[in-house]
Amino acid sequence: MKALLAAVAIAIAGALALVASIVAANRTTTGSGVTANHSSTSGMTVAAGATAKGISYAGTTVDNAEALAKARTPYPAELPPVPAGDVAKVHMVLKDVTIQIAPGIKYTAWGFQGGAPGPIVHVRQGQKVQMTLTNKGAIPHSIDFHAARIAPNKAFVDVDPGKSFTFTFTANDPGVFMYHCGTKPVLAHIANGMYGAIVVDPKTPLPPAAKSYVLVASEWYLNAPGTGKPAQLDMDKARSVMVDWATFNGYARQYVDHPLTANPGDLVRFYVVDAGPSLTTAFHIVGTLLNKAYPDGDMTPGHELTNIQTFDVPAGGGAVFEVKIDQPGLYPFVSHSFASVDMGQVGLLKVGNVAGTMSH
Ligand SMILES: [Cu+2]
Repeated sequence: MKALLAAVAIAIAGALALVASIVAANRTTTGSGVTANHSSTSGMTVAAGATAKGISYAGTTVDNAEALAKARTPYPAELPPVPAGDVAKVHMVLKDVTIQIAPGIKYTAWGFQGGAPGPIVHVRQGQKVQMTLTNKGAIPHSIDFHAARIAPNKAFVDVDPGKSFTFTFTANDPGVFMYHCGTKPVLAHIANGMYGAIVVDPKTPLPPAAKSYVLVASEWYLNAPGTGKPAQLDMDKARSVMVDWATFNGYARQYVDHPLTANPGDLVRFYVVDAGPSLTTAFHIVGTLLNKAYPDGDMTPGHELTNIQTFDVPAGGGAVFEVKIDQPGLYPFVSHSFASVDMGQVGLLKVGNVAGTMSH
């Protein structure tokens, strides 16, 4: 009995010593982590163990940011008309370009048709899309349409610099879909601006909307602030989803300075694509509910959701939303994942003839 008690006592003492050593080890770890987290370079906090690669450039601003934002022509969000005929011919000439993604923030992008996002493609169900990609960039690129049912190894192929490639598919599925470059590493090609939206109208059209807007959500990962020489992609930050800027149609807060408009009582339809490359867009309009949401752009009658507050559009997905707002005012549309708003993914729907600004 004595021997048993002694053995138990030794075991308990051993266990306590082990716990004590774990606590001590944790203290050491926490202590060094706190020290590292408090180090900074030029006022920017550096994460534990980080090198210059891990620096956040979120919220970088320039002196004349307000004037630059006002002077900019926003990306046209209005849904363009469907081309006539059985075949919609789309030709994009890809270029390496320096774009602005926020006031005074320059970025070296790869742009379908010279910008990010690429042009909005609008067709009707059953129409053929004849897509020609001309590559005037420095490296191979391709184009992948989520609206297509086609062998990707034959259609979404790499196009070498200086070459063109054409393929055709029939847009049999109505909805709003992403298109993007599918050349490896896809993360880099999407993060560098190679994406856009295609809207396929259903055979039986939806009720006519007074306003139809297309929003492509995406995020940016910068290796430099971009205020001097243009920033380029930081692949390490893209892999770890350390976002610097999040945008609708490629430029932070552009529809805050240049709001989208509607009249009270208008049916307004938003076609939202989340290009990612990695974040989800929790689409929400402040001050109203979404009267209708067509999940993932599915326009099969009866499949829509009604009167909801927020709807997730996943990276690589799309959804269609309808609102009718009676009361004049400024209604922010956001990703309600609010880190994205902080990084620029917010715009305004101006209903009626109202003045002023909105804080979101
Ligand atoms: Cu590409």
